[in-house]
Amino acid sequence: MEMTMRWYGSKFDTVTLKQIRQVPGVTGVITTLYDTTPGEVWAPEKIRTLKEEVQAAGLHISGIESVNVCDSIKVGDSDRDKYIDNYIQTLENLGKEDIRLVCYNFMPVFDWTRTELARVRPDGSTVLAYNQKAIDAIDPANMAASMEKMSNGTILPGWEPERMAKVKELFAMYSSVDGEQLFQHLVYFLKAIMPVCNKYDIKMAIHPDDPAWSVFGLTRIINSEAGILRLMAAVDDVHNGVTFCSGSYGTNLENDLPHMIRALKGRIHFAHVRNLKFNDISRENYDFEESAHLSSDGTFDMYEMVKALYETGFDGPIRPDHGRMIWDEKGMPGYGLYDRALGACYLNGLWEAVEKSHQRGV
Ligand code: CS2
Ligand code: MN
Repeated sequence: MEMTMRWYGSKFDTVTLKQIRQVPGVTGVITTLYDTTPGEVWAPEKIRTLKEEVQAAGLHISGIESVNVCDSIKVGDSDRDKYIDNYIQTLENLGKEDIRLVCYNFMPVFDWTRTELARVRPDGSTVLAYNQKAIDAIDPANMAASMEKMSNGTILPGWEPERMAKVKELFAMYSSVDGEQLFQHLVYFLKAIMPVCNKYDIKMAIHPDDPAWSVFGLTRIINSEAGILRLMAAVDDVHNGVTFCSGSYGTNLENDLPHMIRALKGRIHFAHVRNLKFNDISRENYDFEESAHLSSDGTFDMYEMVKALYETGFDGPIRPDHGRMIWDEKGMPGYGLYDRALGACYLNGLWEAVEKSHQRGV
């Protein structure tokens, strides 16, 4: 396991590489070319510059989150092959720079969805939260605007204004795509990119749907153990792997997280580990918030999750996922420095305890 933190690049992030370098145990960053649009080829010089900047700070690039997949590929449009070729070229350019982990998702229209980006908790920290009644009251056409209002002036990952400007068009594009078709489009895409992944040993790691069900009537397919195992079997190549995101799979309490980790042994290449606190689990008012990483602050048993990762031989990058906003920090919701640093330390502590217990046979 390698402890990492996500970093959006010096133009976009409120957190610096120097700060990340000082979090104990963090040796790498998960980053991206944040100003590229899905479908575009990543220029070799831009990748090189990013890599050098990270290395100059005493860190390295542990993986990319994300190389986003454009909508033509997801809906299976007639021009998808052209965009798949572009994706392959991007992978080629990353492979040449020795970057061997790529996280992506296959969610229609919206990436992660929350109804609040700064819910105040009893300790005064603020967190991202989801409430079903609030979702039901939102017109999806206004969703992007409402997210933007809550973004502290930052550009939220997956909510790029250029894409969101076409949200009605996007809904129309997906209206005739059902779950089975979406799955087949994903398989088509993966089969096409496997040769370049094999050439450079690039591990693709699909991020689950967040939340783990269909929102606004849009189909979602990567949200359960059965769904992800089906994908693993459909393209049975180690380079077709998984980003295990506890905060996304875990939104659906039917997902048994440690069990899923064990079922996916060998195919988890990247882990996002965070906790959630459920306040209401009735269908009409389903409500959860992103608590601190600590098990007792939320609903998940973080120890069991880390133990399952350790025992299945997980050796990829792990990162604390969204953190709370604490100590008056201002930044991108979910991506401040302080609480993610606390999360990294906590996860490192759990890992060390699990590892030493195993080594000492206790
Ligand atoms: C992330 C996702 O911030 C987040 O919630 O976990 O946006 C994730 O980066 C993408 O879905 C991966 O493609
Ligand atoms: Mn995640």
